[in-house]
Parts: sequence; C-alpha cells; structure tokens
Amino acid sequence: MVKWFIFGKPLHTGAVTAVDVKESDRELLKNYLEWEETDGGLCFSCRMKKKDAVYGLGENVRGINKRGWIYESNCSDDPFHREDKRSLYGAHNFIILAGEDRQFGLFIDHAGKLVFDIGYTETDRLAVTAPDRDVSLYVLEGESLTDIVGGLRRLTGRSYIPPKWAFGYGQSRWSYMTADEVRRVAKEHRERGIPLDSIYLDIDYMERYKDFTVNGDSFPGFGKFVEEMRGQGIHLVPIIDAGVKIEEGYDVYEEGVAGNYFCKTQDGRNFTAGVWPGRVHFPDMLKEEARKWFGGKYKVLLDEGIEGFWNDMNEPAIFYSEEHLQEVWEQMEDYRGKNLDINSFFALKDLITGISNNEGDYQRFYHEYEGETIRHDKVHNLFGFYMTRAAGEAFDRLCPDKRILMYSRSSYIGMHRYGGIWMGDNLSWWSHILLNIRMLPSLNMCGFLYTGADLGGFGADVTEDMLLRWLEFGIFTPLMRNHSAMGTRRQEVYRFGDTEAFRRIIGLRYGLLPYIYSEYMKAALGDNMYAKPLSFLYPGDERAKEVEDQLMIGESIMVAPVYEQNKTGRYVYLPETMKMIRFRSLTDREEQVLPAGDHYVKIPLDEVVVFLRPDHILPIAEKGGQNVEEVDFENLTLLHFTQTQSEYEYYHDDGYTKDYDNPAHRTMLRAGC
Ligand code: MIG
Repeated sequence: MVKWFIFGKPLHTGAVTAVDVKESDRELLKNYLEWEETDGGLCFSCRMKKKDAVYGLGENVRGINKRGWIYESNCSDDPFHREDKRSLYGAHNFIILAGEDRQFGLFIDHAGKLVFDIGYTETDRLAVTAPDRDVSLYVLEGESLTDIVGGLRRLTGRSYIPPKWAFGYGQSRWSYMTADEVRRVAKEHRERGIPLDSIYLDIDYMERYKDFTVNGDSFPGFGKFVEEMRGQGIHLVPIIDAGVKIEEGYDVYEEGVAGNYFCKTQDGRNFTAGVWPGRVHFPDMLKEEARKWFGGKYKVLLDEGIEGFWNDMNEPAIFYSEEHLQEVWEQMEDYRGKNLDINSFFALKDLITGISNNEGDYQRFYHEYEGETIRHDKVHNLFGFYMTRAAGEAFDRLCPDKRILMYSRSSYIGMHRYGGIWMGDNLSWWSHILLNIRMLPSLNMCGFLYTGADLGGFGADVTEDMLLRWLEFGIFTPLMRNHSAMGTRRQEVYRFGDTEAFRRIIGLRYGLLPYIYSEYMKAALGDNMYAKPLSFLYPGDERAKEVEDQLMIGESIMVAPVYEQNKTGRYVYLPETMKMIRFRSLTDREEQVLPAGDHYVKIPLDEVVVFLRPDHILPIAEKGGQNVEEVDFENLTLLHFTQTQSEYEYYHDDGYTKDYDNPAHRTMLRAGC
C-alpha cells in the first residue's frame, strides 16, 4: 500500500515512524508521476482530469479541494490569511489526488521548501517542486480516501491525544496582565453560568518575556494561584515562546550558553535574533541534548501545577536578526538627505518592512542535527515540530501516565504525535469562519486532529453576531478557544448583550461532549479523521464533492454552519435523507426528517442545527456542566434516526490517563427496533 522513493540524500525528518517500509523501484513511480530536473528544483508532476480533486495540505488558504492555486510549504508567521497567500505556519506536505479513475496520496517528506502547483500554471497539471533536490517521497494507496489518510498515519504515527478537560471551552486574550484579571474572567463566566475549563496566559505572565519565568508582581504566589483556579474547575494554560532572552543571570539563558544549546552563526557564535524580549537566542531544537534540556524546562511550570501549554513563534518568527539590522542601519544612511524618488523611496520603505521574518535571516544560522552542521533554511520547516517534540518527550519522561495539553503554532507532519496546533492569527472576518471550516478536515487528513481556530478571530474587532456564529461552529472543533489580540475589542462572551445565547451555545458543547470526545478518540486510535469533507463519505455523489461549507463531524452527524453577516438561514445540501435536529439548548430540541437534496434551512442567530445520518446515533449527555468534570458521560440520551437498527460504538475513559487501548472503554449503544 505504501511505496517509498528516494531522490538524492534526503535528510531524516523524524516524520516517519513505520519501520517496515522498504524503498521501491523507481520504475514504479512512473505509474503515478513523472519527474524532471528543472531550474527551480526537482519536479514531480502528473496530468489531472477535469473532475479530479486534490485534497490535503493541512493548514493553508482556500478550499478543501486545493485545485486551482499554488501553495508552498514554508512555515511563516503571517497574520494575514488572505486568499493570495501560499503558505501559513505549518508544512503539511500531504496531498491526495482523488481522480475520476484513480486515487492516491502523496507525502513528500522534506524539511525544506516545497511548491505545490495544483492547476495554477496549467489547469490540468499537478506539479510539486523541491528547490533542494533531496527528497523522500511516499505514494499511498487505499480503497477509499479515508483509507489513504489512515495510511499516512500508519506511516507517521498515532495522533496526539489531549486530556479531556482540553475539550472544554477556553478563554484567552493577549494578554490577561494580572492574576486579578484572570480571576475576574473566571468569575464573569461562573456568575453567568457560562461553562469554562481553561484560561490562557499569553506572554505577559512572564517576567520580561522570559520563558519559564512568572512575573511575581502581577502573578504573586503562582502555584497557589494555579491551585485556586483549579478549585474553580479552571486550568491555566501558559504560552511558551521559541526564543530565549539574552540576559545575564537568567538561568535558562546561562544554561543554554554553557551547554552549547543555541543555534549558531556560521563562525560559531550564538545566533542573535530579536523577538518579544528584545535579543534572544534560539535553542537548537534539532540537537538532541538541547531538545532534552529545553523540554526539561517545562518542569518549572508543571511543578506549579500547570497541565497544559501552547508553543508560539516557532516558525521561528524573527522580528530582526542582529546582523541584518546592522546592514539595514548602514543602508539607510545612504538615503539620508537624498531626494527620495519613486525608486529610492520604496527601496527605503522595503528596507524597514523587510526586516521581519526575512528569508535571508534563515540562512544566517545553523543547527547541529544528527552529527552534522546544517543551515537553518534546509530544515526550516522542522523547527516548530522539534520544539513541540522537545516538550512532548519531556512530558513522557516527567509524567509518563498523565496527558498534558500541548499545541503549537508551527508544525510539520510528525508533530501530530506530540501535540495539536491552533490555526494562528486569523482575523475577525466572516470569511475566516469559512476558512476555519475548510482547514479543519484538511488538517485532519495530515494527522492534526486536535485543532481549532481563534474563535471570534484574533486580529480586528469582532461583533456579537459574528462571535455567536463562530462559536456555533466552534462547539464542533476539538480545540474550542476564544482568543484575541491586544488592541482589539474585548472578546469574552460576557462583554456582549445576549449572554443568555452564549450560555446556551457553549453549554451545548458540554452536552455534546460524550459524542465529540468519543469521536475524537476513535479517530485518533483508529488513524481516522474526526471531521471529513462530504466527498469522503459519499464518494459517488458529484454534488457532495463541491460542498465546501458543510462537514461530517464524526460518524453520525453533518454540520452546516452559518458564516455570513445578517443571515438567518442558509441552503444545505443533504447527500441522503437525514434527520435535522434543531437545538435551542441541550434540552430544548426539535426534530424533522428531510429528504436528500437541497433545502433552505432557517437557522436563527442563537440556534444550532445538526443533521443526523440514517441508522446512526448521536449520544448526548443528560446533564452538561460548568466544566468537563461536571459533565455526565454515563447517562446519555440517544438521539437517533433509525430505520432498521442503529448501533453506536461509544468510547468513554477517564480522560486523563493513557490506557487508551483498553477494550473496556468501548461499549455498543443500540437504538431502534
Ligand atoms: O506576534 O503572544 O499567534 O496567539 O497572542 C504575536 C502574542 C505573538 C502570536 C500568536 C498569538 C499570541 C501572540 N503571538
């Protein structure tokens, strides 16, 4: 089912864990792709038929069907997720060609940049180019698209499983500045009966943006505070940044220097970049000892009672490099006092705007990887993966039996074993709800199951209706977190008028948790997807293939979120007869069977509608709760649309230990005649 082809001397990325895959004869690749050396690099290509669709690429812009654009794998910190972009924070080099007469998956295991021209230059040509020509390539075949996705997981390992509380609602802001502010956020939710499981600490909890420190003035007695919040059923989740502040006397910095753990310049000095704290060094996440050391640092916070983290800025984002900044200062001198004309004015401007995340900076530092010195740009896409791997491996050492919440901004396939990702700095734009919907299944294909977007949008100002609509989709995403940027309108749900609606919608998430958690676990343990495009379940259905704003969530339901301003309903395509369930709240429901085909469905601003498949069951909790611990996972109401008999395999465990494969966690639920 898997064929492996090697070109040149590809660097080992750590993505693949399967040990039984053997290199195939290159002749066999000709059944799928041609290859040629071009000026731009080594290029693999094939022709596409008119109706061929292409899926995959995880975290990227545009549709679920990727055809019709050009994408890149080049992890970048880009807060403008516009349609004309080619890459975002992750490198997910997996595509599936779902053809009229053939289907196969392609995983290009390559640490450097890749270009995926999917019908952009020529509408009927798929071409993948690797500028650095050393490439490891896997072709995956399967009976179905889901099967091909499963193949990738069997090749690269099982998806990360977070603790159960991480399926609760999280509230975040850049930043809650003090413990009292955090207390207030908790109180506002609790007083109004709005469920909440976690509050996030963004960079300002630290002392001068130093990793693994806590500002003692604004968060005095941190361990006690963590405990106090736990007493209210709330987990604090601190952020960790990739760069380590250069500061005499700061232990992490000093240990890093002494241990030789930082990335180097060509002449062997520690490479200096500027990020939040000003000057930093980057731990060489690829170097085993450095990784072990950096991972071990998470213990500082684990010891204070912390049970979850998010890793940021690990593309790595660089505001400036010390060397480049120096060059820019010098070049700017040339413009001083000149008559700046059309050319020189823009050149000057570009000098400044080009300082951040400058491609050239990625050629100014080096890693030590498996005994070799490698320039960063050659392994650029692995940095976030290895930072998160550092944490994941440390958790396995430090608390082997306990699940720790971990998700990252940058990632590469393989990282899905150690953590999830959030979808980065989106905007409070209606179109970004749609992007969220489309990214979810694409990420699932690449193994990233635990994921979600900043609900309500990170940048720009949200409105009450947008936040409600976004949450109405967000209740189905594994990671359900409201996060927003400094300087934008406050986005906690209690800041808005109709708190009652927010309470019911978020409450519904908790009622649906038995199903959501069960489906997540089955997907993770079965190398499956949690959210699927319709075409994955209804392969022969030409209409289903074009649906990009509805998703199958787990095995039983379809969702069709509203993502446009001032809409009180939408058209929904039903690939088969389904039972529409309208939730005003967990207990206030209405059911109606609808025939296959197109329907205009009324969906008022404060209601959630799901579509249940025939002979399927949607188990919901009889009682939700203010946090996950309060949810009753035992006493369930089985919503069903039964024609003959329905069965549902229900996965239920304690949610905190790692005894995943125990068959006792699975029970068969039945409904109907
Ligand atoms: O460049 O830590 O994506 O979630 O709030 C901004 C501050 C740095 C980027 C993350 C965002 C976080 C923010 N960080």
